[in-house]
Amino acid sequence: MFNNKYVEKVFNEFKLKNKGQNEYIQACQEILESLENYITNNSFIEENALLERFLEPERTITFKVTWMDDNNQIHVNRGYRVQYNSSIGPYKGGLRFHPSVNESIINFLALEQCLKNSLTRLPIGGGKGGSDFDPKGKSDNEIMRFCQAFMNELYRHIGPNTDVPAGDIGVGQKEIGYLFGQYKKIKNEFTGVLTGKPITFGGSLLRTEATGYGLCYFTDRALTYLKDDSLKGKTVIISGSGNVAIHACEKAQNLGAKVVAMSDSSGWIYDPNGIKLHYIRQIKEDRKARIKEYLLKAPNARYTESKEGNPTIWSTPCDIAFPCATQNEIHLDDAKLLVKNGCIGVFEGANMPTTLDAIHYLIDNDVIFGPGKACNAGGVATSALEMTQNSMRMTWSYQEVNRNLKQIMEDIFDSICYTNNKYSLKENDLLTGANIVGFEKIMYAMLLQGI
Ligand code: NDP
Ligand code: 2IT
Repeated sequence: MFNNKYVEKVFNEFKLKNKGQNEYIQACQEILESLENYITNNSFIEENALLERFLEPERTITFKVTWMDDNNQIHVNRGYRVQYNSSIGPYKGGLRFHPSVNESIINFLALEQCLKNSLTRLPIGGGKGGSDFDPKGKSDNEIMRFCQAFMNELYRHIGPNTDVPAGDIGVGQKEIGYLFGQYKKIKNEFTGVLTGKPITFGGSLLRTEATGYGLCYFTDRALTYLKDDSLKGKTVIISGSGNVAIHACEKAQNLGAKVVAMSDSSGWIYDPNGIKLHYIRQIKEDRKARIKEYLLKAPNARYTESKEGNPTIWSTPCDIAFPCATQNEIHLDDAKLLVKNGCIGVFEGANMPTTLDAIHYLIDNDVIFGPGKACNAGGVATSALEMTQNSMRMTWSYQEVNRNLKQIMEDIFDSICYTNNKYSLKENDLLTGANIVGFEKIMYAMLLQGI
């Protein structure tokens, strides 16, 4: 698979050590493919075993979470926190509550988080955590009890200078509020130990919107630089209808794009007149219902259920695709449809939503490919801004945070472009540049700190 013997050896050992962890192995392969030439030209990486040192988490914690539902039934879930790399700052990354969560999912997310956080140039290391708890259909009290039980174990491993969790799938402001409340009770400390908090007690303005907005800022910069164009007038499709998708839709529409499709895990809607976001918010945020209900408000729209044999959302003709739901949602066949229908850019709001063969296909067919670790870094970057405000015991205005967020996203794009030029890489391949920029900083930090 690799021409470089060292990279080949590291990857084989990685696969052996992490047998069966398909998502984790996929993320590792994607990174190593990008870094291979860079590693060949920098022999000190092998001499100092920097790849092996990077590809092993510093600490992996799993724990039991026991909680009681509203009918007094006891449930046991598994909690995770992978503290992957702290060479450039305290571990930082979200918590995911979803039934599909397992070691492989958390490991891949933690590994990606390290490179993403490095790309922001802010002082944050990488980590990720979560649980196989399913928040769907749970009452508020059940969610609170679960969060409290989760924190009863997690608190001993985190801290504002050690590890600062935040949200991800299934974890938003509400859950962060419960987690924070429990941490404060146990430790008798009011610190910025979690980000994404409600605004009334230390949350940063714009954190909720940051990932989706940042995705649009990055995309607009890429279109300007690579195509002398912008999001204005573009037809956009967005998978998901959660935090990232909704705010990507909002900003894309503000920037003059027409969003024509969105989805949830049950299916997707197509509205030729443009998605009415306030209906989506009512359905998904207020009522936690299914996106299919959009049809009740917009009879011209069309709904397609997600099932084998049905067309996917990626069959919708578009200029720009924003996958914003979950991992591995764009497969090779989807990539082929996107190219056939004239898509010019895929920018990932989710983490690893595109499979490796689909990424290769898109890049080979001159589609701009923006990897999640670059495009969705606005969320964690704003988390880092929240940490700064908390340590200063200050709050910044919406405008101030927005200015910072926009600048950070543009700087990420520019640093990737600079690297692509420096190593004569394809300019639409933002993945290789992102992996080199992200890895370089962590690698030097590890080297300078000794073994
Ligand atoms: P939310 O929980 O708010 O929303 C998730 C959305 O994705 C929902 O529409 C959900 O549908 C859909 N979804 C979840 N799992 C699946 C699945 N297995 N198949 C199909 N659809 C699915 O999460 P976020 O919006 O916060 O996160 C979305 C993505 O963005 C994730 O990959 C996350 O890691 C990434 N991300 C999030 C950041 C943040 O700040 N929140 C920052 C950077 C990246 P349904 O309602 O049916 O469950
Ligand atoms: O994937 C991610 O970057 C997140 N879920 C956000 C992490 C954070 O610490 O804000």
